[in-house]
Amino acid sequence: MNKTAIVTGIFGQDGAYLAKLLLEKGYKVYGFIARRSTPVDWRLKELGIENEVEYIEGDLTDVSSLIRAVNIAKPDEFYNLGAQSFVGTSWKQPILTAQSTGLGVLNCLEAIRLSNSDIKFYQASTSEMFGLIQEPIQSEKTPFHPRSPYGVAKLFGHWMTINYRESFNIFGCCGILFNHESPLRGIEFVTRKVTDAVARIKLGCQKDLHLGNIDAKRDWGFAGDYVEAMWKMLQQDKPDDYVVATGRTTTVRDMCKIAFDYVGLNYEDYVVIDPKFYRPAEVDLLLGNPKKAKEVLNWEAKTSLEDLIKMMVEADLRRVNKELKVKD
Ligand code: NAP
Ligand code: F7E
Repeated sequence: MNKTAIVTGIFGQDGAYLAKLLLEKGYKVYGFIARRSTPVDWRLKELGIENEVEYIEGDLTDVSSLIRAVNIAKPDEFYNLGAQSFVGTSWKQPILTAQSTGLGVLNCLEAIRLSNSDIKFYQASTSEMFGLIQEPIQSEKTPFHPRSPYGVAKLFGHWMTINYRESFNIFGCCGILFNHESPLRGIEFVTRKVTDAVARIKLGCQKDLHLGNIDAKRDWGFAGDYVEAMWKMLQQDKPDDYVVATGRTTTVRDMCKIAFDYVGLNYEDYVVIDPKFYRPAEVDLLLGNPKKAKEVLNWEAKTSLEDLIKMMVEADLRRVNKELKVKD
């Protein structure tokens, strides 16, 4: 019999790719969506799956809406991808971030515990929990030291998932995912900010690109690859936590170079350092060790940073070209 899944954050980057993957595998997919006054389903539309998902309204901060959603969907699997996920915003709205990104996880776990504790649960944990890194290469065993309200909130959700596994035998898995990007990435994140700017500069409708700390290093992969790891975690016999990463780290500066080079421009002619984009506390370096994911899940990143950036620049060139045609 086909399985049923509920996905929070389905209108976000990962939610869209995960929904597509689950639909391809024959799942019935329910999207748990927060009410917004304007449509936010553009990612599902880009993937052509907006009519294949059933939607249930609710909010991660409202446990009653989660219990209602679980009772309607009766899922086999519950993927919690919803969160206030932008690190920069988490200093400006720390309490909202704690409520949705942190307490929201506990609300999901409670909804499962009270409705049907056999539901398998995936929690979107993050490399941001490593923050001020305690080891040069981070694995499942590396101690955490979060550096942002977002990282702190995620750590609460991470430990709550482990606690519900140990206390109530809930099949809860945490994917400690390192940065992953795609043409569906939000424009506020640095890779997409860069690829969008590259397209606009190339097509003559933007002059420069203002960035903050371009010496920060990230382990960047492709979101389309990473959602496979989420699904694989819930197909194992036993629940566990996994680092999902490429094992390669690159500075924001070198990522810019790759993106500008692709359209034949020199990033140094366009990038302006703007302290407005510095963070109160920075995560200088992230580099994941995906050995366990490879050994247990048979998962590994397939897309190189160069191919990822190329895919993103091409998508942004198409979008900006379309925008310019509409204006003509
Ligand atoms: P994203 O694009 O920001 O998507 C997050 C989604 O959550 C959005 O659709 C958002 O809706 C929804 N949401 C926010 N607050 C909510 C609430 N209170 N109730 C219900 N829904 C809510 O994030 P993503 O990049 O797809 O990431 C997916 C998850 O993985 C997130 O939990 C993120 O923190 C985590 N993560 C991401 C990365 C990465 O590199 N992408 C790495 C590690 C972990 P609105 O936009 O309408 O508010
Ligand atoms: O920043 C630097 C910035 O916002 C990356 C989220 O998905 O991954 C993401 O969090 C780096 C940081 O991602 C700008 O200071 C420089 O060092 O793209 P980002 P993030 O903060 O790493 C983790 C794993 C998550 O879990 C999060 O949900 O780039 N940087 N200049 C800049 N960053 C931005 N956004 N904008 C700049 O102008």
